[in-house]
Amino acid sequence: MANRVDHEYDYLFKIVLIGDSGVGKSNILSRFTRNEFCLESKSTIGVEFATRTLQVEGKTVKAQIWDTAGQERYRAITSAYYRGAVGAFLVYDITKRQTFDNVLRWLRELRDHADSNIVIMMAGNKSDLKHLRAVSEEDGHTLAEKEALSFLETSALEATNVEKAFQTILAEIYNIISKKALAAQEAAASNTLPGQGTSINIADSGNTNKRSCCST
Ligand SMILES: Nc1nc2c(ncn2[C@@H]2O[C@H](COP(=O)(O)OP(=O)(O)OP(=O)(O)O)[C@@H](O)[C@H]2O)c(=O)[nH]1
Ligand SMILES: [Mg+2]
Repeated sequence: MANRVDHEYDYLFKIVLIGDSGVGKSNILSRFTRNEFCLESKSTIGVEFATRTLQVEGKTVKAQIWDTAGQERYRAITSAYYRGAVGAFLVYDITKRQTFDNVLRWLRELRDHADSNIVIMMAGNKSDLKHLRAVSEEDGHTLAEKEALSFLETSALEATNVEKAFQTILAEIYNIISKKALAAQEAAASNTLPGQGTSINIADSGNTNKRSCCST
């Protein structure tokens, strides 16, 4: 258990928001962290992040969520953005087919820059705009299955599934981290040779008082 005098959370998870410009990344972030929505939000310039602390599988988890522009020319330095991220929230707009077709590009970018074990949640946002739908929910499910991603349709405007999407990705991250911690403990226990230390990667194992999975 973390020492709650020193730290108010058991785990810190960095999650990055990605996806084309205008799909609603910044509004998903403001809905999740401040319960706010802005109909006329401007394109993000550079990088912003916001945090929210919540309970996940009985643990106190601080989610640190990073947001940048979908548009290339406004983007922050890619490697710094992805560094230390344990989760990615990949957003498309259900009313714009192109943003869905570009999901494969974003997955490639993740493959190139992020940790190979990063947990990915794909979100088809703006589910409130049913009359303008250009991507069926089934297409979303099919792609998610093919690429082994979690998937939900969300609406930042109506606050539909935003909470659930973050809970799902955070629980998935927590389950992976705690399994790794257990495996590291078992490896340490079976290492009985005298004088032979076991080195545990903090980022992987979560086996310290403060399990930080974010490199800020
Ligand atoms: N109807 C509807 N509109 C939304 C929703 N989410 C975002 N929007 C609108 O879509 C527009 C773009 O939203 P942003 O959150 O700024 O998009 P972004 O992905 O952060 O864009 P960049 O910062 O340029 O990459 C804004 O006008 C929002 O009000 C939603 O769930 N439903
Ligand atoms: Mg934005």
